Amino acid sequence: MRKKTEIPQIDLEDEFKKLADVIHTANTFFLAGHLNPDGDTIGSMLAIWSVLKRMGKKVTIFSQDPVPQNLNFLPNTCHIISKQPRRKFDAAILLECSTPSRGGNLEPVLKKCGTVVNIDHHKTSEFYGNINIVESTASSTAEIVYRLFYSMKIEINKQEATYLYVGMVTDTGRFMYSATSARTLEVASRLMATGFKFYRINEFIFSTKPKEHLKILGRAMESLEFRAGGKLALITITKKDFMDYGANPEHTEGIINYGLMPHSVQVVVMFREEESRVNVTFRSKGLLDVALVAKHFGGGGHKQASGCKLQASLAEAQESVTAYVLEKIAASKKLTHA
Ligand SMILES: [Mn+2]
Repeated sequence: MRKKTEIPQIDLEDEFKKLADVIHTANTFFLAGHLNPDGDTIGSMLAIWSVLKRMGKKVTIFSQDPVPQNLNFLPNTCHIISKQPRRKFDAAILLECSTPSRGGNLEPVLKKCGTVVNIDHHKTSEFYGNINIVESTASSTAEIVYRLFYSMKIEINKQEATYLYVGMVTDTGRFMYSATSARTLEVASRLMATGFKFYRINEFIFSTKPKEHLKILGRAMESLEFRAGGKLALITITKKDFMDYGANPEHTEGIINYGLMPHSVQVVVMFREEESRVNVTFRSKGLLDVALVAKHFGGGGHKQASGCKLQASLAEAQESVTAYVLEKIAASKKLTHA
C-alpha cells in the first residue's frame, strides 16, 4: 500500500516499469536533449547520466548545440559531446524532444539504437518512442526524472539532486509559473533534503549576468515605447548597440520580460537587428495569442511567447509588425476594454 506522503505516480507507473526493465538490461545508452539546450534539458540529462554511470552502464551524452554559458558551472558538462557518435547503442533516451528532430539530425544514430525512450512534458509530444514517458502537467522533465528514480527506488546523491533542481528551478521560473504544482514543491523539497547548496545554484543562474547583458539591458530599456494606451510595449536593440558593447544575441536573453512588467501592458514586441534580418520576439499576458501573430510573419511558438525572423530593414520590420499587432489589439474587445 502506498503511504499518503508518497509522490503520486498518476498513470506513468507502467511506462516507468518498462523503462526500469530497459535500464536494468541494457548496457550502452545514448542520451540527447533539444537544440539550444536549457537548464531542464541539461539537468535531466546529467542526472540520468550520473545514475546510469553509478549502475556501471556505458553512457554517451550528446547535445548538437553547446551548453549555455550560465550552466557551465555544473559539474561534468565537459562530458557532453556535440559530434554524433557512429556506434550502436542498446537504448536511446531523448529528453524534452516532442519529435526526434527537436534534438537535431538524430536519425542516423537513432536507427542504430535498440530501444528509443521519449521523456517529455510538452503537450506537443508525438509519442515516437518505444517507451513514452510524457506528462504535460509536470513542471519540468526533471520532475518526471525524479519520479522515475523514486519508482525505481534509486537513492540520488547531492550532485544528482543539484542537476534535477536546476531543471526544475529554471523551467518554473523559480517556482513562479503556473506549471508549478504541490508535487513540484514536494519533489524540490526531497531534492533539498540531500543538502546541496541551492542558494549557490540560484546565485549562479539568476543573479550572475555578464557585463554585456547589463549594458544591452540599459539600451533596451531606454528604447522602450508604449502604444495603444499602454497595452503594447516595444523594445528595440540595434546592431550598433551590440557593436558598442561587444555583445551578442545571447546577452539579450530575458530582456523582453521587463516589457510585461507595467500593469497596463498586455503584449511586448522586441526587435533585434541582425546582419541582414530582424529577429522579432513576442510576449503576451494571455489575452492576445502571439503564436498567431508570429505565424502571420512566418514564425511560431506558444500563445504567450513566440517569435519570427523578417528579411527586412529594422524600420520596415518595426512598421509592419507594430501595425499588425495594433490591429489585433484593436480587434480584441477584451483588450480594448481591459
Ligand atoms: Mn522543460
